[in-house]
Amino acid sequence: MFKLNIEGMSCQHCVNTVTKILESMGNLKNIKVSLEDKAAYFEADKGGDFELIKAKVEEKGYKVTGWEEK
Ligand SMILES: [Cu+2]
Repeated sequence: MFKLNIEGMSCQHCVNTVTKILESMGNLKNIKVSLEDKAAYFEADKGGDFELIKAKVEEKGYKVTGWEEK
């Protein structure tokens, strides 16, 4: 399970936007985006492509401030 820290999400719309980006990656499972935690959780089989995820999320105006494996 990975946790991606994301700054700038302020409402359910933001949660949906980030969720769709993660779903579009195609190789992430059990995606959960939490407004409260300012984070996205997911499982990645072969390790996610974090640089690509970061780029796609930041393209939408949010800031990825880090990630950790749990
Ligand atoms: Cu929003």
